[in-house]
Amino acid sequence: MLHLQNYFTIAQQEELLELARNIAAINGGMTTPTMPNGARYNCSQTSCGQVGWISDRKGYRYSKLNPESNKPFAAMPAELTEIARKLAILVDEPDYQPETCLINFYAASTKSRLGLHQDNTEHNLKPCIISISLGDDCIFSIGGNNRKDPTTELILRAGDALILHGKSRLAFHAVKKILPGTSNLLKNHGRLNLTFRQVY
Ligand code: MD3
Ligand code: FE
Repeated sequence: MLHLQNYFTIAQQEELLELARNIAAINGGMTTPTMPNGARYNCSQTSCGQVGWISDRKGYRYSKLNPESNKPFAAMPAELTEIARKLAILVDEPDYQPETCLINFYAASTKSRLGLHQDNTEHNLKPCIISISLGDDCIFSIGGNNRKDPTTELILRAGDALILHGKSRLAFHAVKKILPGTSNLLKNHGRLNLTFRQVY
């Protein structure tokens, strides 16, 4: 895992926020998905790129169509592709193809979180996953390749980039809590996370 603290300047964070807002607008807004067990997520999501990550009663998967609109997801902006490729080079992945970017929004609430899970929906589990944090800080927890492995906590702050590569690619991880009001990037606070994935 490579944690690059303060990788993006405030100006770049504002630009990333603008790109994310645009994507959400093209997609017709963000949605709060349902998990296969019927529970709702405690964050809202949308995607851009050739496919998007979706979750519903039928399971977790990548889809070419946004189930909210039955239309393709917004295209990946060239700026985002470039950022992801540049970051992947840092972990020796010069052929990285950021095919999708999942945008997660966590409202400034004690309820916002993401339970312990492994990212294993991708068809190719080798390429790295790149995460960019914007807005409020969060307490992030990361463990090993088994659910029961011990976890360590770290704070992800606005402007941080986190690259999960090699052994950490299949690590269990969670967003334990949002620290409301730790950033003023968003008017009503909250946290926005952009996660790039090469799916195929
Ligand atoms: C560690 N999102 O969407 S990003 C997810 O902040 C997800 O929204 C979190 O976990 C968020 O699946 C965490 C950081 C992250 C992403 C992928 C990982 C950490 C990871 C894959 C393996 C290990
Ligand atoms: Fe994840």
